[in-house]
Amino acid sequence: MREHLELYVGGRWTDPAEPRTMDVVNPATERVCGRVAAGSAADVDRAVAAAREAFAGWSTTAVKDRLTVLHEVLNAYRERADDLAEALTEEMGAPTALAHGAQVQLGLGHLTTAIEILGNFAFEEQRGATLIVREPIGVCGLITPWNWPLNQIAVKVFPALATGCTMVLKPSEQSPFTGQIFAEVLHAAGVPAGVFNLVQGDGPGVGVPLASHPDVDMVSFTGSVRAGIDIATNAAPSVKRVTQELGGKGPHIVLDDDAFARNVGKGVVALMGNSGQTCSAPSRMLVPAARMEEAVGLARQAASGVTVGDPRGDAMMGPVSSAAQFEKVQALIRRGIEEGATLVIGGTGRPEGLERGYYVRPTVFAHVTQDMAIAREEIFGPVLTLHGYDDVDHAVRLANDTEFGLAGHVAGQDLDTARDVARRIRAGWIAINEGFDFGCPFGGYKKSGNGREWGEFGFHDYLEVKGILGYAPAGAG
Ligand code: TXE
Repeated sequence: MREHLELYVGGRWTDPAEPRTMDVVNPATERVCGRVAAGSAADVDRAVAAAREAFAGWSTTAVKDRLTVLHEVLNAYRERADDLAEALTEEMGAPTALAHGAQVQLGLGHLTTAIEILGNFAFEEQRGATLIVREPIGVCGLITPWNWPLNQIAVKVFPALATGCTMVLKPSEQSPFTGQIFAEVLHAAGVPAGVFNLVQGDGPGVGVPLASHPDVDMVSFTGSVRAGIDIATNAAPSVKRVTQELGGKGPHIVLDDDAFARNVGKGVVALMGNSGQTCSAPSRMLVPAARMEEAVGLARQAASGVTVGDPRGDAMMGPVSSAAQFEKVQALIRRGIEEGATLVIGGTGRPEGLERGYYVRPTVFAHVTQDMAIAREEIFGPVLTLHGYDDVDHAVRLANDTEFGLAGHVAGQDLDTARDVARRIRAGWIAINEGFDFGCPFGGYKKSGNGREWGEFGFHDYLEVKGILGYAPAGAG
């Protein structure tokens, strides 16, 4: 049982204003595996005040000194890498290999990327007679979800630190352990008091007061559309900047070429990773209608090879993260069957032999039409939908027929053709043949949000732009 009963405010571990705690449930066992302090509005006030006080010093700290601190964070993070991975497995059921190999590595990647960018970043730039100055925006409220908890904390905290902002982090109440260890990492690294603060808690108790706080200059949020709208609404009276990453319904256009079979198989496995709980997941696979039956066979074969089980073992897929997520996915699978999609493999209920834990069967639906809920709603589980397209124009139309616009995927042998298709997808991040790059901007069009994270683009969310006009008077100097 893990117990973290203190919040991290002003460089110290302190008791929450009210002695409340939240239980954390291990989704593989459905048993409580720990508890953490549950903060409230009074804790948000204290944390924001600490961040405000630290802002003057941190925002004017020389870049080379901020770099020194970030290097210390890198050392401390590496030392705690195993602890972070174990916490991820407990709180969200991430298989050990995924927790170590992907979740922890993503955090590390964002940190090394932030260090690299900070070393070369132009905070000032002369354009003709105008001087353009980029300054840290101030105190940031960072609200993160549970699906890639460490990635989502890292992708916000490291650019905020690098640009000279101070911050209050509220991790998801479902995955607070990683946030806790993350705070210990920053403390051990000597991040100055008040620059980074951690207030654990739920949406209403901590998220709402943080979003609406008049002394918070910006909020960066990743999570559901529902909470994103709520946050933007609560933030509006104080006219703060709000950046949002709100999930998606990623189309995956598999082009008709010699790599078709391989690409269908890879796409199925890619969707099932992290139990399908990835906002950029290739969840809607679009295949040439003439090859649909072939695709169905390939998808069935690939999905049947996805092993599900105890995340501490060597299964490819663990449970989904919570009872609520399990129920949501089950309800959508039921809905797909009721609405007449063809169930190719999987379905409702747990996989055979797994009576306890929020395990979902790897599921594939074919003959899915655009009006079905499984084609429109973000399922956030290991459920793939297969759709047939007549030609590339039709594929692009289907890809764009969604209220989301976060990620898209294109698989094909010819890069130029794939790029032409990628250009036509209305989404902020398109992966061709599962490409990956820490410097690639990540963020959404449409209801998937606004702002861009990752790499240099992530820095801009935390910076104000100031234009300074003016000439030296004639004859001066
Ligand atoms: O997210 P919530 P939920 C999608 C995915 C998932 C669905 C529901 O489809 O099935 O959302 O997930 C905080 N003011 N994504 O309900 O509630 C909350 O405490 C301020 C996609 O778990 O949005 C947590 O820290 N904060 C997604 C964070 O928001 C509030 C990742 C996310 O929780 C708040 C997660 C409020 N009113 C879910 N309400 C992605 N984009 O990757 C909640 N929170």
